[in-house]
Amino acid sequence: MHAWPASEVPALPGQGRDLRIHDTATGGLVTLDPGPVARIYVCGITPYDATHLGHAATYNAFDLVQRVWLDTKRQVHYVQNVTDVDDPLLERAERDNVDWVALAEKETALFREDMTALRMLPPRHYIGAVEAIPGIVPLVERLREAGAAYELDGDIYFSVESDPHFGQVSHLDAAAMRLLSAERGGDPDRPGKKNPLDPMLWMAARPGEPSWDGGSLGGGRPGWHIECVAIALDHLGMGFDVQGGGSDLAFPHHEMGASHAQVLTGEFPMAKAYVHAGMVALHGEKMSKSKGNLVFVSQLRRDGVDPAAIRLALLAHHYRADWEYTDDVLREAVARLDRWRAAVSRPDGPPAEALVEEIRDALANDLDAPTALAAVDRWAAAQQEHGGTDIGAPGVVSRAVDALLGVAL
Ligand code: 5CA
Ligand code: ZN
Repeated sequence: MHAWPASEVPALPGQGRDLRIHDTATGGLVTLDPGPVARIYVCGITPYDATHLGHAATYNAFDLVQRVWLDTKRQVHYVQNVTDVDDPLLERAERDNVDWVALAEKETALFREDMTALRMLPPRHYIGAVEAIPGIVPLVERLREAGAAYELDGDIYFSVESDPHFGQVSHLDAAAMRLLSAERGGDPDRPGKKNPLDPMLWMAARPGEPSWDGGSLGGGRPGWHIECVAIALDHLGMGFDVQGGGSDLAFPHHEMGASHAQVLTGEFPMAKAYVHAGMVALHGEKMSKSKGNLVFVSQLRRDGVDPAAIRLALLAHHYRADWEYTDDVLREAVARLDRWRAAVSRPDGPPAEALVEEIRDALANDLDAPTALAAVDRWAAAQQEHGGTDIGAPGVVSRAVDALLGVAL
């Protein structure tokens, strides 16, 4: 699939910082030391509805990861998927009496527009699950040959017990895993499974549902976790730097994906850090397509909200925090954008070098965007109160806010 256009990232004076970030697997901060090309996989949308602010907040977090790396003059190899065939997508298409392919294409196109408007850096490889199927089939065959997969009424399951490291992403106990598995696409109560947690690798064709030729697996479609693993291994290989997504993906999705990859390659770990963003809520509950309590990026844009203000609303919250969206959050972001734009609209101002370092320090410290915003606020307030004589300082601030925070002033 094609991704979306990249906005330019200005180069800044001085030195970038190495990123320290929270890793779910170790439960603490790790300092990443990527080579000259940092490798990141971020789970993409299931395109059956428009991008909401929760999605945008999660993609914002991983956009910051890349901006910190780019500031160290590294290249970034970024891969993202689209889950363009899955139960919820098929169910929505059926409910609305539309073709599931057309629905997925329409919502993916809208997602691209939203990401472009928000100045999110595009992935180098943007890959749909459907286009990945030819690469998924041999992986499932290999897992079966290795004794890590078994058949149940034509469906093929992964045996979690085949990975000695299973459980080391989320560190949940069996009861918690079972609950989350049932909530998030698993089928722990299906009779005949070796372990209730075992996830499906390949689902045999169901009447009325799309299916693909699976070679020795028979006709069917892939399970969710193996899709992301096939795409990640194909484009990044093992031991990539960051596996990213919202905290609702830690289990089962990232746990199972890591196990698939580790059994397939015999290497550990799949990713050096498993990074999870907090959940954005509306009216006291996690924003979710299935509940319908959503604020869409595209609706805000249609209402005339500047995408830079939407971005500032996201940046005002630490990426790991769960937070509640309210109209006040947006009002404050709009006011901040106005103050910042006024402050950079003059040719001179207070010195900007220290501010650039403060933004860098804040982001390198587990993507602490709120602290970065507070630093820019202080500079803008100083500009407003007594101005300054540094010619070009506002331009430096403007470029730093663009390069490091993705906000065009
Ligand atoms: N297609 C799969 C991943 S392979 C999927 O989870 N799609 S999704 O459309 O449901 O979510 C896309 C991303 O947004 C995921 O990383 C998910 O964790 C994140 N996300 C979903 N809802 C929220 C929310 N309310 N707040 C923050 N992030 C969210
Ligand atoms: Zn995924």
